[in-house]
Amino acid sequence: MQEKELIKKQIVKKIKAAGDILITSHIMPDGDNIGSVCALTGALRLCGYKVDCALFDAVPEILSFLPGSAEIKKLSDIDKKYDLLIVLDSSSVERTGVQDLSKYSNFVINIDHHVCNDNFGNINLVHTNYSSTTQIVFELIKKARLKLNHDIATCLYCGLMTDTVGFQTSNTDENVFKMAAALVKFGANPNYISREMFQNKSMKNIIMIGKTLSALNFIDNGLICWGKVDQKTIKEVGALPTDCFGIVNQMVSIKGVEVAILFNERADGKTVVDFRSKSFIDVNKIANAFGGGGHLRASGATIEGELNDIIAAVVNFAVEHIKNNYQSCFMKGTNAVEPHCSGQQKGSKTNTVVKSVGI
Ligand SMILES: [Mn+2]
Repeated sequence: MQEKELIKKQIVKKIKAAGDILITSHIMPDGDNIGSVCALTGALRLCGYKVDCALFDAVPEILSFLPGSAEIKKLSDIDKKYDLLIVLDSSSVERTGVQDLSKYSNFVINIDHHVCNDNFGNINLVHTNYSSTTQIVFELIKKARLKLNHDIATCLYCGLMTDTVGFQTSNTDENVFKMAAALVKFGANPNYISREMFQNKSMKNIIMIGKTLSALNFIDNGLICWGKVDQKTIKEVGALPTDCFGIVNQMVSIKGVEVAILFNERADGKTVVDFRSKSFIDVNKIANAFGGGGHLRASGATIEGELNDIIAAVVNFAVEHIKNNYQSCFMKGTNAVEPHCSGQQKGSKTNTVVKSVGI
């Protein structure tokens, strides 16, 4: 803890010495990304700092209600070098969408809460036990004695609320609620923010959720659940990539499901694999095996190749990994070690799991 306080001090010193600052975050922006970018940008500007913020991707429409989000530039439009670059909520340089950060600044501060963060910055403030990056940004704002207002509180609350999936995740602790209470005091409106984020889905999003949930596959009495969003269905529905959000959280909400795996086939031929777990399996380790990562209960990986091959490789790896590392969870059920997919022959080996369910 002492060490982290020292790092925070260094960061504040570096910010104060910088003539201009650029703030960025990861590709495919979520609430913690836009929330922490807008909050830190807003708080620094409020105190007279010269700050720009830019992302590789555009701000998703659902997050456009956040104050300051309209001022987020595209990284590709940034053609100057800043004294300081602050990267938020990104576990690696690659996650920002660009290969080389040195074109933006010679000094990089990496602020994140992902367990797979590779400490790519000149200064690294990585709190892996924190629920969201907004929680770290909130502490920094206090440490640097920056000002908070209604808009900044709204951005911070959004990141805190979305990364804890509505204050439900295992890292939702006393500090999360203390921060939420402080933000409400500063004018964040929990009902408004949750309506914007959780009750504002597009019709096509609901159709994609429905289509995917009605074709799920279950392994080991539902211990593992997997589903897919393929390009054929996306084209049929006319769905945007953002219309495919939120499906995996529905999957892990099913009674008895411990691990949910969603395969999202993108137009560029790559497949984004989302992993969630409910209570004890570390899905970061599973995602690591495929070049991805994230958190213990929520991770992801992007894999190149043919969709069905990817599904076979990932599902079979997950089954083997869980079997080898979590013996106790297989002892609960009777005959639970063998997969129980519909239409599967009894006694078939795990490496035939995927082929047996008819994809
Ligand atoms: Mn986050």
